[in-house]
Amino acid sequence: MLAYELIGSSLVALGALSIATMRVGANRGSSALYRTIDGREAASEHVPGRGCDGENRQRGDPSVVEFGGSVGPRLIIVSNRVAVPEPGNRQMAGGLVVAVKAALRNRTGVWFGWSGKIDETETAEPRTVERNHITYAVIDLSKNDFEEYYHGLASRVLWPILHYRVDLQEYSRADHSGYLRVNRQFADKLSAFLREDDVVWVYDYHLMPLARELRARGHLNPIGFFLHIPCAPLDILRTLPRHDEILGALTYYDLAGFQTENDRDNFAAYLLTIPGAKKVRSLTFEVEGRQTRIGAFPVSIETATYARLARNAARSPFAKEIKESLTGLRLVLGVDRLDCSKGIIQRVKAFDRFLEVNPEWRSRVALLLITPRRRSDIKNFSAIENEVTTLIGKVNGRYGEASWTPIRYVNRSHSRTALSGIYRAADVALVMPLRDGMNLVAKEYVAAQDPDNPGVLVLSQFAGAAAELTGALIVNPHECDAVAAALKRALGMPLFERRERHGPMLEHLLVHNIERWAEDYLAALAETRQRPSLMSELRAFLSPS
Ligand code: ADQ
Repeated sequence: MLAYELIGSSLVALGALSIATMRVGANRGSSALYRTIDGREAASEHVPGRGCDGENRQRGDPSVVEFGGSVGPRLIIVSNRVAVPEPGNRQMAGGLVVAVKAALRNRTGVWFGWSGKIDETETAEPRTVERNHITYAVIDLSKNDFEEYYHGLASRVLWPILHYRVDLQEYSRADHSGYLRVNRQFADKLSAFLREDDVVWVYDYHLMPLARELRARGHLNPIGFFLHIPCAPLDILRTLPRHDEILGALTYYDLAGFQTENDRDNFAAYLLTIPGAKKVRSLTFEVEGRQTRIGAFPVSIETATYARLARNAARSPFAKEIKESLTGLRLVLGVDRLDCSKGIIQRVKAFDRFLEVNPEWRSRVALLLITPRRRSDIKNFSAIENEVTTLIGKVNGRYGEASWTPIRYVNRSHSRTALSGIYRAADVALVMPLRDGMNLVAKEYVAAQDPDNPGVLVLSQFAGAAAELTGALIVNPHECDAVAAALKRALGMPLFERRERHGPMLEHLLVHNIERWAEDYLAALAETRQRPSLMSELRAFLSPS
């Protein structure tokens, strides 16, 4: 049942308020060291938390130092899904993993969330494992919880609404209750090991009400939220039934972060519709005495590392294989999850139009679409898949030759290294989401280019990345002719212009990388707490003794 191996014993349960963690590393497979998530020995007396019982959690336990931890504040990252590194398995480094690792670099930290497993057994405590100085703490969900919270409200309602697709939402009261219930479960489990000086950073739309639940359990910690996906305008947000219980719950965070200024401003407009809400400073709002700051923090990538990876990958046998398979064709690349927000159909239609109006390019260019399947549960998934495969078949049938296939279509994940090599080999990246919080593929493509001979990025104006990557050819994915024209321009772009466009984008990403994102966010979160008198008043209020 466990996603990772337990060495020599099952995890030690210490009672409702302490959880066991297992240290693995150089001595894996021999003796495992058990300790509480607070860094204390498993056998020692547990420290009651300020949980539903209202007791204060102690901090600064000297035994933490003895076990190699830190007495400083811990950073607790909470996300729906936790990617626990599996021993012996290659881990796919998606955007979330890279973001969490950047935030936890040089910090003592815990990554808490769902294990990805369905289990009907109600357990009081998360399972934890420590790898490379990060403690992973995971819980399972029951089938019903998973259906209502994840498949239900998060995937079928919040995801489409926040991506401006009101038409796709499938709301039900049962899912709404399930979503709130699972958020309460997360809060209960997290509450059990939260220390008074922990800093909590919650990721994404699955967990919007979490701060409210933690506050209800007496936690006064700095708690921040970051929305990885877009935030739709006010009128669209208000199509969510009982939106105050979910979107309104963001006012229990000290800081609510968004990908772009546009997303932030959309949420600001929503905040001002909450009865009694007022703006107290330019980006700070007060609701029922609580203050919430909002901000734009564009997520990014490990730019320098990615550029190095791509340089090396370009010399790999895999890259050679791809180059050889192209037999002199120019390469246009699309990399996305097969998801209705990513504009895959629009991309195929634009490529179709490009070949139609530019017959001189036939047999000289190939579109490679790499679309691994995830979030396969979303409604319309099979509809999209059918539409995409039918369209690709039509284009390949119409223009293809025995010796040339216009569109290559791959439904598989690749390692980061392999993907970086493909980016580097591509003359053009066609990144055309209909709506995207950021879009890391666009940033990875820029980082992976050879600065002396870079490719061209064609980017949808509706990706958050468009606000930063101004050297791209920015297109409206709904305007097929314009995308086809941009594609033609990109393929024929002279070297000096490609360099002129690429250089500043790369420089921007080298500075505004994922580490900078994490630092900027956490600094802003810390700033929201520089009002000690208010905090002590609050503490006194909650602890009358
Ligand atoms: P996504 O929409 O999943 O997440 P996106 O920005 O598109 O994220 O990045 C996808 C990541 O997956 C990239 O790092 C990419 O390299 C990787 N990937 C894609 N195809 C792959 C393949 N075939 N093999 C291996 N890796 C592959 C959400 C929001 C985005 C936001 C991110 C981060 O929807 O708007 O940018 O979070 O905040």
